[in-house]
Amino acid sequence: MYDYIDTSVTDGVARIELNRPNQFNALNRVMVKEIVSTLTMYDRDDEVRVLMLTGKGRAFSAGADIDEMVSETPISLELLNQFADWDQFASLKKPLIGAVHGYVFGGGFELALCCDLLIAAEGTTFAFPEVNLGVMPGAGGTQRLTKLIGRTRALRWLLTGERMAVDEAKACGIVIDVVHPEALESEAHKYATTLAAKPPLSLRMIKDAVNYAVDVPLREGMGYERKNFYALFASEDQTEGMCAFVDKRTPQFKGK
Ligand code: CO8
Repeated sequence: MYDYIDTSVTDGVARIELNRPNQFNALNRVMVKEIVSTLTMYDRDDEVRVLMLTGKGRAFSAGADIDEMVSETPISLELLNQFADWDQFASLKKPLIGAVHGYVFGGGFELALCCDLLIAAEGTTFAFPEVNLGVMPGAGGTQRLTKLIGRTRALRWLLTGERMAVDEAKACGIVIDVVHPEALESEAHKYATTLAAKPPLSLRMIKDAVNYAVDVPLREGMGYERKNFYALFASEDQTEGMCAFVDKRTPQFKGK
């Protein structure tokens, strides 16, 4: 059905696997469109509560497809408007878990930074090698990395193009957990199913408020958080969650 990805849904978790292993899952434009359109579709699917992104073969992704970019010009890039696809990652409402391994380079690193939580296999390396190609990151790398790890550390990796080991990525807060490569899939799925059992509207409002916090002053963010907090009191899951606590039973959340 798709040329460059595989998809499946299990236990409320939609899994999208990059499937271009012979090119280390280098991201061509069709592939990015496939990733974005399936994530958007699952984001609106009531059967799906959590999204998961992973890569087939020896790498999560070695970045944007260089062969596709080599002859571009400013005008061709402007007319392509490929970042309109990338911008849609920021509109996803459900939690997106990335399970990464091998190389997470360039656009692949930018794709990983679009995930809400990243779990990495031992031996994973991260890099922004664009500087060695005479360009720079263009899909959010300078912005998201800086907001996540701070200006000086971001500049270190972006200016040098050096490879960051997974332990460093964990120390910087880029990944939440490092696991044995053979356990990557199961550990990521475990995280995802844990979240899938939570009330979906709470997850949605929490992600929304945290994303807001990245861009606004504290006072404004506090007001925004409060509105989301109040809104959840209109949900059936708020009644269910609190009554279940009082009744000492396990809540059954419906996402309403
Ligand atoms: N683009 C296209 N093809 C690639 C890419 C890539 N990024 N990475 C690997 N490949 C291909 C190779 O060309 C090769 O193909 P073939 O077998 O047909 O010759 C195959 O994958 C295997 O690669 P290697 O032979 O190089 O394998 P090695 O094990 O020697 O090395 C590496 C693996 C280290 C991953 C190496 O391939 C490499 O350094 N790749 C390029 C990494 C890189 O520079 N990434 C940044 C790309 S630029 C970018 O991401 C900009 C993002 C801008 C925003 C997004 C816009 C869409």
